[in-house]
Amino acid sequence: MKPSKTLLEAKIPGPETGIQVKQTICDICCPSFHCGIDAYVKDGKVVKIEGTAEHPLNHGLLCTKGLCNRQYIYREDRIRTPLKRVGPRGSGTFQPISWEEAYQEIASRLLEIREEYGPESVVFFSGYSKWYRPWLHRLAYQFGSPNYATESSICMTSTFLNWLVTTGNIMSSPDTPRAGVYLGWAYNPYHSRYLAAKGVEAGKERGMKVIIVDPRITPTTERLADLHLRPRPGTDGALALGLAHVLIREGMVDEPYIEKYVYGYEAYRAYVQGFPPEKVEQLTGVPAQQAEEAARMIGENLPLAINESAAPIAHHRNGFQNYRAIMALSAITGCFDRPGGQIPCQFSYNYQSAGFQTREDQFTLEAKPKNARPAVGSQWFPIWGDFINEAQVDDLARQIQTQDPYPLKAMLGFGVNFRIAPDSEGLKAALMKLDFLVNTDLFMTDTCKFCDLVLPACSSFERSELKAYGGGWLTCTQPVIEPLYQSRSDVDILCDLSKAMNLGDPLMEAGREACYRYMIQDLPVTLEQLKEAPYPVKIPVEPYQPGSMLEKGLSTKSGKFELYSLAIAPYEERGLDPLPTYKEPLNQEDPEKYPFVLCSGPRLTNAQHSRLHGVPWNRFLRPEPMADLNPEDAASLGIQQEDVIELFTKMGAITVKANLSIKVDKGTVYMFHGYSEADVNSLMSPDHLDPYSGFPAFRSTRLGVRKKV
Ligand SMILES: Nc1nc2c(c(=O)[nH]1)N[C@H]1C(S)=C(S)[C@@H](COP(=O)(O)OP(=O)(O)OC[C@H]3O[C@@H](n4cnc5c(=O)[nH]c(N)nc54)[C@H](O)[C@@H]3O)O[C@H]1N2
Ligand SMILES: Nc1nc2c(c(=O)[nH]1)N[C@H]1C(S)=C(S)[C@@H](COP(=O)(O)OP(=O)(O)OC[C@H]3O[C@@H](n4cnc5c(=O)[nH]c(N)nc54)[C@H](O)[C@@H]3O)O[C@H]1N2
Ligand SMILES: [Mo]
Repeated sequence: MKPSKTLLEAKIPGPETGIQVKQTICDICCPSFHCGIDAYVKDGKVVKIEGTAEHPLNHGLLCTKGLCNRQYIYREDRIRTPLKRVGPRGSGTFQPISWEEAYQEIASRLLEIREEYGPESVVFFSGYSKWYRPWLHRLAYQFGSPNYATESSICMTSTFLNWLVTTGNIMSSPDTPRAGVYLGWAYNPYHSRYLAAKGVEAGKERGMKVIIVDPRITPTTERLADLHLRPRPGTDGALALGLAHVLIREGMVDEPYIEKYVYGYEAYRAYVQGFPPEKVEQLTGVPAQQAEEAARMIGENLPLAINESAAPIAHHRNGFQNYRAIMALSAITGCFDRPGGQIPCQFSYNYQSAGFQTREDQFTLEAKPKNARPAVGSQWFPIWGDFINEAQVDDLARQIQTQDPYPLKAMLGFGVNFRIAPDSEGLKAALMKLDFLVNTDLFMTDTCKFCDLVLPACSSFERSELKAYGGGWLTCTQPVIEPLYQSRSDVDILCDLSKAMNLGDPLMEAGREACYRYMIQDLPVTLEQLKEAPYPVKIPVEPYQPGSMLEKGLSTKSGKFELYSLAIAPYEERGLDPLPTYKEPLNQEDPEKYPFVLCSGPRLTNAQHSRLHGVPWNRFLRPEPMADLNPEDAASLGIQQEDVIELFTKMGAITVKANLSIKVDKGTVYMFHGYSEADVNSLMSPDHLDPYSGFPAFRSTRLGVRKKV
């Protein structure tokens, strides 16, 4: 039957048009928000997408990023076949090879390197994507290397580290529906995770008070805040200690709770005596009277729920302690593990806290090598080393260059982008020194261009993926189109590599579905049921009872919430402090030459790290890399809207356009990351790191600005 032109143009599904609607997910942003997508498919091509109305997370909605999925998956620079470098490294000249050749080459090179330098000399490195990580982690361990490294060592792991050190459990989240006051610390979900704003909007409707701590004016501060505190970036710890000072002075703390469940309160209380609001005003720029008001608003409206954002709080050289100072507010007000406060959570699968238990941890940890040398970074950042089963990416370049404490020789990469780290050019130079470099990506990125072998990965539309969502949901997606060109699923690639290297891992060799089955074996659902269901399936879960963890005793050394950390105490001689003490984020060198604070990374609705800068619909909302600065600062430098300017630090300079905004605080310059032509991370020093976690100072680096002539 010949379809009518109108039906086709309107993309109406049905036998007349041959258009079928199939379900998949968007995997452009964080794994908590991989929205359901209805893909309209004709002749093996996605011709239209919509949000899936029946999906329990997005209920039919899609954001500026999700709506551009067709342009994303059909980007011109998709890698089509496995590629082998033929010209000099970095020349970007490759020849296509078969998958078999690629696997053989990788297997033989990595095994040779293992033989000569030991298994630790190979780094198994993942960029932002999470979905294949259990397989990469297991492969690294089966190979014998502790050097499984991920983007999370500059992102979410800061959160895990803080909660592990202080409470012995990986994470806690705000119990917004039952909170009396919500402290949104560095919180702007309208730009970074808009679905997460719903809970706070609903809370506000029922009278919950909202305090937002953000140096900038944002949609969140404008729509949701009863009180907006604007500290200078990276001074959050001083502000949190100041709030504690007032709460203690006013008798607004929960003494019986502290007595029973909190360790180190006396030492902490003595320390916060040094943070009266007047001093906090000098340190942070927040008027003393506003800090008083915030503390009272908290004390009078308990319980207190807090959102502590990973990146903006952690991306400072004092970020770890700032984060702990904020968490302390939950303990002293008696709100940790209490209804309406911070509820401890456990991961179900791939960073999601869905309430049920998969065997993801066993899947990786059962393969952990016993006598391997320590993972990269763990000797310099001992708190990291003690708590996290990963290499710290921020120490990779140093170890490659110095070979201290042992040489690194190869990288097997998945979605690796060298611009992820501070001193990105330094990381690139170090990676280029390795003997063997492999990267796997959808697109021919700047990182792929200097690798020895490049493997084509497929998108979420082209693969099957196991995926959990908060609220007890689990799904196993099915491909809605064939993989484009010769691309393959990352998980299939990892299983194939395990086989090619003959690592003796029957589970990985049995392939993706055998691994899924292993991980979901304790759940009351079969893989077949998950595969058949077009939408996520609800797994029955027992809701967590607040207080259970407190009653059982926390998994810290003291069994309590540690304001004074017994895990940090052994490192006092190395200058680490068991109390959440405050240090200035900026270094004091050359304030005349570099008078501004560079705060890079606050999210743009249309950008997702590096991955959407090449997608026209996203790019056109901010066509050129821009730095946001306050009009008064701009005027003092003779800069006008859209002038071409240079941002410079000791590390170098980048050229961008000026975007003047009164929403930006004076003295701070904001710039998004991931641009090839203006890589803000090339301006960051590799030594300006947090000594506890190894985190970079993306949000507080000294900066100079000049108009380009
Ligand atoms: N559109 C989009 N969404 C994203 C991403 C993306 O690239 N694009 N990335 C995802 C990822 S990986 C992450 S980690 C999350 C991050 O998610 P968020 O933490 O929500 O994101 P940001 O926008 O970086 O920071 C939130 C707010 O913190 C403020 N801020 C910056 N520095 C400081 C500071 O020192 N102190 C305080 N108190 N506030 C500060 C900023 O002005 C901003 O308004 O976003 C995720 N969502
Ligand atoms: N200055 C500054 N820098 C920052 C930040 C900041 O706030 N400021 N934020 C940091 C944070 S929080 C994060 S999370 C990082 C993220 O930083 P990156 O890891 O650089 O994130 P992306 O650019 O999103 O993705 C990296 C690569 O993964 C590829 N990719 C996408 N999907 C897949 C897939 O399914 N398989 C494979 N193999 N590859 C895929 C993409 O094409 C891309 O090339 O950036 C960090 N860098
Ligand atoms: Mo992140």
